[in-house]
Amino acid sequence: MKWSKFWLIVLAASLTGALAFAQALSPEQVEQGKQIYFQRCAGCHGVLRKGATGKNLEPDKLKKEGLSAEAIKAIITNGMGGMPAWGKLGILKPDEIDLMAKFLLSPVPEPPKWTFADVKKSWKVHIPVSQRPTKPETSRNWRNFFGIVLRDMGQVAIVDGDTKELVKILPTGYATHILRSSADGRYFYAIGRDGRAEAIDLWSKEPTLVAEAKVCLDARSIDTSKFKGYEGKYAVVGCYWPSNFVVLDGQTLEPLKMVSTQGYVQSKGEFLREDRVASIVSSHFSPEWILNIKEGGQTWLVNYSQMNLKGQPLTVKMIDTDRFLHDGGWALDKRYFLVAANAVKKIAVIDAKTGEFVASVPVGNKPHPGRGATWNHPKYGPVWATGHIKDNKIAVIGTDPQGHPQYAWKVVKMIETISPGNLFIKTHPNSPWLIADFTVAPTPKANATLCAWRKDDLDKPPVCWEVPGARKLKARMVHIEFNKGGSEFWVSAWANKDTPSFIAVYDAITLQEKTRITGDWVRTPTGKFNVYNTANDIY
Ligand code: DHE
Repeated sequence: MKWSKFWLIVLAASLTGALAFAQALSPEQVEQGKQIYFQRCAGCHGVLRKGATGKNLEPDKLKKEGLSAEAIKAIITNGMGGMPAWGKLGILKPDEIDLMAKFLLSPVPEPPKWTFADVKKSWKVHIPVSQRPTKPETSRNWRNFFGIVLRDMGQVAIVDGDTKELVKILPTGYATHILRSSADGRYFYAIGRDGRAEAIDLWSKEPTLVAEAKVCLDARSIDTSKFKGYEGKYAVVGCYWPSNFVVLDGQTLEPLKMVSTQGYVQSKGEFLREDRVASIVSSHFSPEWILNIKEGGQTWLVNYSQMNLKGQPLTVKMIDTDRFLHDGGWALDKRYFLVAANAVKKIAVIDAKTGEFVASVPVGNKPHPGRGATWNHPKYGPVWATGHIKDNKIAVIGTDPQGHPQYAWKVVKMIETISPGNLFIKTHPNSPWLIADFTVAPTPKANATLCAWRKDDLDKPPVCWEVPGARKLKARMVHIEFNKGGSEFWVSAWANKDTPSFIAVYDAITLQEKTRITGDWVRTPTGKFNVYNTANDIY
């Protein structure tokens, strides 16, 4: 549908439904609305509906804009910008969309509390450290395992990257979001949107869930201590709600310390109850985690070197960076960390060695790098790149102020892509290609398409291909991950929960499809994490 036509429908719906603003909902409907809002909307729009990646959805603001229940229904059904077409994709049914339109025009319910005592109560060690293997008991090449998020199944599948065999399916938190690895790769740490953190031991005969804790009510990020001498000692979870971070013991997940991230916009503005922790990375230069505080626009350097088992003390250096920080990754040297401030169209750069905010690089509309892609370009030297949700562009940024100062912290190349709606890009030192998906593009054809650019010749037109069979399954291709050796890359076909789909495996040199991972268990596959690449930050 063309945007102009779309807006006519929204306008018509607004006029005809102008009287149908807030309508009383039964307590059961409010509960259902809260559930759907938490599952589908809160991530982008915030639990208090004040907006971040997505727009502000407070009822007064919606009413002021003249958006009636009918107009809101049209938007939820057809999608808008980077927002999925929840109705057209069959993810929300018409009665649920109807309910959500009324729910959004009703007062914002008070979100629940979750205290440190609740976290402690939820903590379970399934296999004590003393009963875990002291060396790998599996004969498989566990360093080339892939952990695959089966999003709506609340599961993580462990697949052998050599044989492509399913090794194990583990039940994890609701809509598990990402996996991160311990420094040695032995443990996968999973975090679910329900705030449940799990540790998965890959050294057991078969991968085993060894510990878990429900750290918060809504979370997106987890990482471990990777600095020399502290490997695997601690884990940290970044919470959306309540807005805080929690340090856990890296082996048992025992909760050690909870720190609120609520505060003032860049230390001086409005007070924010919802000031969420977005991406986290573990520094290789000091015993620190880099935490990105979304709404407040700060990057926190959390030093864990003085922590003892009683959880004291922890020092935090707060740096004002850019607002609405989201996802990001290391430059090639793993000294500079680049993070998208997606609502203000910028990439903030933090120097992990000096602990300083070094640059704010203007890019396109809604940058969304995942962890980005890094490589050594023949002219620009080491570069890092990000795609965009709302622009058909990939921004390539120079990241070598010492060797290539003329290009440092500048967009050295803005690559044209086939469509907006890119979510992830990825590469590997052994592949000549930079690969991109178009997961939230406005057309099903683009959703099913992948493109590859030559990293050494960004002016060459890309090789793009529609993945056969994806459109028939109503699947969107999402998230690229290379195997340990960088000889192939895997991409998920993300269809609905009731439709088994596939993971396509491509040759990293020829771009030819090598095989497909299929099976009844392959439902809603999204993020994939190769043990070696995740432990070593290779992307
Ligand atoms: Fe993600 C990374 C937040 C929706 C798949 N996502 C991240 C990170 C954040 C984030 C803060 C960085 C974590 C880190 O590095 O520590 N994601 C959010 C949201 O708030 C958002 C927009 C809305 C929501 O309701 O959750 C959201 N994310 C999604 C999805 O719908 C995706 C596509 C599918 C899914 O399984 O949920 C999705 N996000 C991912 C993946 C990564 C990620 C695969 C890690 C990329 C990587 O290569 O490291």
